[in-house]
Order: sequence, then structure tokens, then C-alpha cells
Amino acid sequence: MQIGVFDSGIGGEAVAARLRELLPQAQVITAHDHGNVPYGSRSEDEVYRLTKRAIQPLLQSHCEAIVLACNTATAAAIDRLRSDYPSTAFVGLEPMVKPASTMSESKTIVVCATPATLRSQRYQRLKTDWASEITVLEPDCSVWATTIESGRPDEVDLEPVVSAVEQQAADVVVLACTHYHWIKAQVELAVGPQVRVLEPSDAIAAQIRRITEAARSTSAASRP
Ligand code: DGN
Repeated sequence: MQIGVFDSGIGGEAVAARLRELLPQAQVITAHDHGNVPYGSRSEDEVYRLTKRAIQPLLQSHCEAIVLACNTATAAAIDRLRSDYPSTAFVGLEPMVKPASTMSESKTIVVCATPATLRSQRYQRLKTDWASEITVLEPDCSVWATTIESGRPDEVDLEPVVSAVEQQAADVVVLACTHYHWIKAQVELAVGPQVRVLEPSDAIAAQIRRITEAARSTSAASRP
């Protein structure tokens, strides 16, 4: 099976690397938009147009599923892309607000995301649906993607996250931008072992397995 993975920049490579480990039978190909990264401060319409253009190679490769390995692009574009290409299975990423809220004992979580993701309707809806009884802290991570994209992950300023954890007793941190997957170990070290740090690669792999298995059983059922 061939799976396409898209991100504006190198966040998609982090997701693709994990999917290759979890789905060794899959051929994972990637597309990106290095000329226009970062997407995180752009308007929804702009992100939709750029994403649609950048995923064309994946559509032409007839991937069984296309992962929008970009929270920003998922929030801004996945609904429109699904209606533009109804025969393509799109897998989107969403901030893991639901699992974080469920597992938090202090009832305080930290969500690290781009400004575009934080102001999106999809994210606001997630908070209303799953975190109405929870304090959700959103430290300013707006320059993280650019710093990571330019090959300087060690220079990411983790102080806003550390102080949210220390001062407000947050016990779960959600990495809701795929660029931040590259610094998961740094974040874990900075916040300490009592704080869970979540990112969704395993859930994406499980969803791809479901999609491909369902497609196979449909095609087996339709054979004479
Ligand atoms: N990696 C993208 C995300 O998950 O939101 C965004 C990075 C960017 O373009 N700012």
C-alpha cells in the first residue's frame, strides 16, 4: 500500500518516519511546501489553496490514503479537500485535547500549536466538546516551527511550556504541530517525568490500518 504524507515543512518527515516504523509494509511518500512554510500565521483560505496545490503529487500517485500531517492544514483545509476529492481517503491531525483531558489528574493541560490552529473553529470545537471542565493553557509557541524548520531545534525556547507546567500544575502537554514532534524528547526532559507529552503518530497509523483494511474487504466482497 502507498500512503502519502503532507506537511508544509519537515513536520511531515517526523510523522512519515514513525509511520514507516509502525506500518513496515506501507510505502510512505511525502510532499511538502518548503517555499511557503510556515503556514501557522496564514489565513484559512491561503492554507487551503497552498495545501491543495502541494498535495497534487500525492493525488497523482494514487495513494490509498493521504495524511495531512499538519494540524494547521487539517484545521483550515481538510473539509474542503474531502469535498474536492471525494474518492480520496484523507487522514487529518487534530490536537489531542480529548485524550489529554481524560488523562489529566490536575485538570490542567498545555496545548502547543501554531496561531492558526489555536484560532481555528475545529480546535475551538474540540475544547468545547472535550475540555469544558478543564483548564487549557496555550503558551506562545509561534516561532517554534520556524526555528525547527531552519535546523535549529536546540534553540527552541521551552520556557513558556515549563512555566505553564510549574506554575499551574499542568500534567499533560499536547504537541499539536508536527514540527514539534522533532523536539518531543527535549520537551519531555524540560517538563519532567511526571508530565505526559502526547503526539498522534500512533493514532494515525491505527486509522490508516482501518482505512486500508476496510478498502480491502470492500474490494474482496465485490469480487465475483
Ligand atoms: N507542521 C504544521 C502543523 O502541524 O501545524 C505547521 C507548521 C507551520 O507551517 N507553521
